[in-house]
Parts: sequence; structure tokens; C-alpha cells
Amino acid sequence: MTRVFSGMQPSGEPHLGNLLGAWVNWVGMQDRADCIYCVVDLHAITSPNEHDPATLRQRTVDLATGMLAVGVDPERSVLFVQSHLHEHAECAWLLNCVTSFGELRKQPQFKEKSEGRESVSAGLFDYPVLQAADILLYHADEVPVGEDQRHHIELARDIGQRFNHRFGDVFALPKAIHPTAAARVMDLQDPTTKMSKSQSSEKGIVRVLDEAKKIEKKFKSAVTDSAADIRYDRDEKPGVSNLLEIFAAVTGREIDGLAAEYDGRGYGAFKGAVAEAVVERLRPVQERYAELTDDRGEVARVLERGAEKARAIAAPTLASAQEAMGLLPRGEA
Ligand code: ATP
Ligand code: LTN
Repeated sequence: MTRVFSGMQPSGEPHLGNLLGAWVNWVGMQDRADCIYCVVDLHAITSPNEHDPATLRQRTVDLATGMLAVGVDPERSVLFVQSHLHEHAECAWLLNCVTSFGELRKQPQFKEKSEGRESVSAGLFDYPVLQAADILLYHADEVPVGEDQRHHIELARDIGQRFNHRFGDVFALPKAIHPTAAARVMDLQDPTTKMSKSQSSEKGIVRVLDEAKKIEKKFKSAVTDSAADIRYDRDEKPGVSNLLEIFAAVTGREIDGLAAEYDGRGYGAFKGAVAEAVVERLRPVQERYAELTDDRGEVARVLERGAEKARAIAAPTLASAQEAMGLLPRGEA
């Protein structure tokens, strides 16, 4: 059976980009693959902004709750918290030693997140190696992620391949799976940058748990342009195109059909319709989330079981990697 692995950082409240660019795919893949999903808290602490420990803990629980609410099924899939397994950090160290400084320095996400900052942690620089460890520990074949993660998955593949070449076949080589629709949901106020938990302004981001009124307001004030035509053109009309992509993704309809239907009716009517469709799409997720929030014991049990199942796969892989590299097994001489 195909093995799938993906992760999300507890770096803020999940938004429409996370839902459409990642979760929808995660949930769908459970029908045809063996899926492992992870709350990557060790990645979240690499953020260039200092994090608050109590907030991180809360966001970790909230994100796991959100994953269950969108439809990650703990009976079929593994859901766990990255820091519950020491194997991830340990494997990252081994992989660090087969990764070059040059390949990390040119990673687009690192460049974006470190640009203009005086102080950047070594953790942020090393972020993609920890991500490679996440994926390689589970022999994942497929990694469903948004377009922004393309380079990280390619790097994981390169690192795995190099390790195998030098030390023998330990790791499977993963490939990225991108959603066909809404692979990159853009910020509503700045449609040339992606909607992001940690970088978008409050008005630019639609959160999965936002209430209907707030969602309507955010879409009403979304940046478009001065012309009034509704057509898909990412370069000339980034704002309108972003709204069309969101509209298509939440309704399952084609972009062209939606553009034809709303062209000529003005931006007001168009934005109102997009907002309404988003509210409808989020409603069942919000209801399920509220139920789960009342039962935190259940979330804790799911995560505990998930960590056990994850370790049963990750620990033997780490042991093989250590042995392949020539690290002396304990008890031997
Ligand atoms: P941060 O701002 O902290 O980097 P983020 O909002 O970019 O967070 P991540 O936790 O890095 O989100 O990403 C989780 C998943 O959501 C990834 O698979 C990523 O590709 C996807 N994703 C994030 N933002 C978007 C977006 N705007 N459009 C589509 N997919 C997205
Ligand atoms: N870097 C990813 C989150 C992430 C991930 C992973 C995704 C960490 N480890 C392993 C897929 C597989 C992000 O920012 N979206």
C-alpha cells in the first residue's frame, strides 16, 4: 500500500490555504493509502518570531483537533505530535551530516523567512533537514503539500538518495503531491503573497474557525482592482483570480464556469457569493470542532495511540540509518 506522510506547524490558527491546499488532500488520500499526519511542533519553534510556550502548547492541541474535525480518521490513519518521538530530531542530525550548507542556503522558504532579519536561528536554517527526517523515517512514497513546499520535498528526496548511495538502501524516496485546485491560496489583502498563519495580516487571512460575519467582512474588503470584469488571470488580476480559485475549490465547480456566471454582475455580488460558499464549506468543520473541544480526553488518547503507532515505524528506520552509518550499537564492542 502507498504510504503517505504530511505535517503542519502549530504556528497559528489554520486558514483557508491550509484547508484547501493541504487538508482536503490529506482526507481524500485516506481512501487509497496508508496515511500518517503529524503536528510538527519542532518546526514551529524555528520561527524567527519568539514564541510563547503556553500558546505553542495550546496551538498543538488545537491543530490536532482541527485535523480530526476536517476528517482525519484515527481509525485508519496515524495522527501524532512530532516532539513525542525523539526519532525525528535524532534522524535530522544524521541527515545534517549528508546535507550541504549551500543547498540549505538557497532554499526559497529560508530566504523568504530570514530576509531583512538581524538574527535568524540555526533551527530555521536547518528546517528542511528536519522535514526530510519526518518524511524519510516513515518510508513515505507521497507527501501531500501546497506548492510552497515543492523545494523542501525535492530536497528530502535528494538527501535520501545521497544517504542511500553512500551507506546503502535505507530510505524510500518521496514525491510531492499537490492539489489540483487552490494549491496556493493568496492573502486577501496582498494577493501576490500566500495566505500564511504567521505572516498574513488579520484582514488578509480567513481562518477555518472564523464566524460567518467575519468571513463576509473579509471577503468584502478583499483587494481586487479598478476594472470590474471577472476573469481568471493571475498576472493581470491576482485578486480576482485568487477569489475565483477559492470559489472553485470550495464548491467543486470549474473556474471558467464561475467567471462566466459572475462576469458583469460587479465585484460586490461576486465577493458576497464567494463568502457565502466559504461559510457553507466551513460550517460542518466548525461544528465537529466544537464537539471535539468538549472532549479533550479523546484528543489526548488519539495522540497517544498515534505516537505509539508512529514509533513502531520510525524507530526501526532510525536504527537502520545509524547502523548503516557505522554508529556502534549499544552493548556491542
Ligand atoms: P506559516 O506561516 O507558519 O509558515 P503556513 O500558514 O504557511 O504557516 P504551514 O503550516 O507552513 O502553513 O503549512 C501547512 C500546509 O498548508 C502545507 O502543506 C502548505 O503547503 C499548506 N499551505 C499553507 N499555506 C497555504 C496557502 N496559502 N495555500 C495553499 N496551501 C497552503
Ligand atoms: N514545512 C511544512 C510542514 C512540514 C511537513 C513535514 C510537510 C513539516 N514536516 C513533512 C510535509 C511532510 C510546511 O510548512 N507546510
